[in-house]
Amino acid sequence: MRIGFLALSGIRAHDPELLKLGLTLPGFVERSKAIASLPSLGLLYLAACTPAGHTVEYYEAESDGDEPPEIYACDLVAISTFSAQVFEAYSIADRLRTAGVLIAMGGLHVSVLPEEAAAHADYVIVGEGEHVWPAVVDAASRREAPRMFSAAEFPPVDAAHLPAPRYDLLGTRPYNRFTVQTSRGCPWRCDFCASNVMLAERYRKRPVGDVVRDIEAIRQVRERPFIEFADDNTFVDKRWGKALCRRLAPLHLHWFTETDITVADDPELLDLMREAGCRQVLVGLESPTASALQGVELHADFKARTAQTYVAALRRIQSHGITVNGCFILGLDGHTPAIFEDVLQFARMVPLYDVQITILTAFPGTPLYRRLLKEGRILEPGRWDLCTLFDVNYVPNGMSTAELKAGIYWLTERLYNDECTDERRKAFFANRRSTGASKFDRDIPQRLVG
Ligand code: B12
Ligand code: SF4
Repeated sequence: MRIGFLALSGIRAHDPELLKLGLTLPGFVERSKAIASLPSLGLLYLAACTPAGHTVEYYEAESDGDEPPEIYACDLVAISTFSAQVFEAYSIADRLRTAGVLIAMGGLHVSVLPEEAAAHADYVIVGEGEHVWPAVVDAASRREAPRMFSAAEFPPVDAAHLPAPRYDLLGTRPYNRFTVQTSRGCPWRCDFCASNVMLAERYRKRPVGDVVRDIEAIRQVRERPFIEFADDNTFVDKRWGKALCRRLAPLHLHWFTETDITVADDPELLDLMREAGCRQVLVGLESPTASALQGVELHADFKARTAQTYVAALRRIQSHGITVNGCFILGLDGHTPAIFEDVLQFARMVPLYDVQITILTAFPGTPLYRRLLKEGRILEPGRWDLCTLFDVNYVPNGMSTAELKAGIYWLTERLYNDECTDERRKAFFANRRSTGASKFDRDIPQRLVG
């Protein structure tokens, strides 16, 4: 069979005001460009798990309506889904099926809502794909009737035995970054988190030698790649993290990853990360105020407990020459309209090199979604296209929807303009190698520092 792997990459957002602002603000445009084109690692893994004897090809469809015409020559097309683009994915699948192409759909969204996807696909797959995929290919090659597959019916995916993703299929497409996984899952359970609750029941680390092997596979197609680790929380295990960094250092790479705030507890690890080429860590802070974080992480109230340490911890990370992209979720139940000013002040006080602000989003399958639905607070149930992190689709608790939107516009303009971005970045360089108080400490409300 000729098998196509179709990714719907790029970022999604609908709010016209925010889109207009985003296009004019340098800090915003910069990060959007960096992530605008990342290949689908999930599909590259599936390609690597395809039984011999089939032709495999990788395709990208940027938005609804422009799936590449060549894909119609495939016998089977595998589509990976996120909620924000799932309606685009369904439309493409419908068109391909009308043309006689078999469709297999998997990924985060359909793993939660397989019945919904069954109306648009021949084969719907729930969960991690590596072990299921050969059975799907087998069913398709015999043109078996539509059915569902669940990863739970197959042996669990062992992170110590993952094949190298088929980066070679990416050809010469102009990707900004390449993704590699060093681990799957996260030990925490934030009620809003869409990546964790669905697929990876446990936190699993990969052998560092396999990570290096995957990076070498990327280097076969790009001489000097920038690597983005597509992990949920890389440096949970500090000892393993140090071993990873020691193996990465001789490769002379530049990389980015997502990790929790505890990375700051280990200065030796921070040194090793810097030496291994870490340029930025993205840390989900969610809120500068501890009170709004209470109850957000369901296992041990991790976010609320660590919030007191944020300022010192972020400075410590940055003092090792690693920039932090601090992420805030706006519209948590404990947030009032004061949150917008608080985030601005906090970002300047640390100072954070990069900041990401998103709107609280109830992704299907999350505890947050179930709670808001029960409370009648989801504005348009089933509008998955609004699950972009930049659109409001729920009734906030401590402010009105209009206040939330207005606050986001206000904060976006202030955080991402040239002046504020320069100020934060200049201060980062000035503060490097110093954990002392920055000039921004003056006049900061006490609630922001503990
Ligand atoms: C890298 C990344 C991106 C890249 C994606 C590039 C791409 N083409 O895939 C970019 C930067 C483009 C991106 C964009 C967005 N992202 Co993003 N992103 C991630 C991140 C950090 C890693 C994804 C990854 O590579 N995982 C590793 C691979 C191996 O896992 P996987 O994709 O789940 O695939 C496995 C299984 O799902 C399954 N599978 C997947 N597809 C298929 C298909 C078939 C046929 C089968 C059998 C199996 C199967 O098998 C795979 C191997 O086990 C995740 C966080 C996370 N941990 O998932 C967020 C995440 C996926 N993103 C998210 C969001 C919200 C977005 C945006 C909406 C943000 C925005 N406003 O634009 C956009 C939407 C993009 C779109 N086109 O719809 C959410 C999605 C939640 C949801 N339910 O949809 C996540 C979970 C982050 C979060 N915690 O909120 N993102
Ligand atoms: S710490 Fe991050 S990855 Fe882990 S559960 Fe919370 S939001 Fe998800």
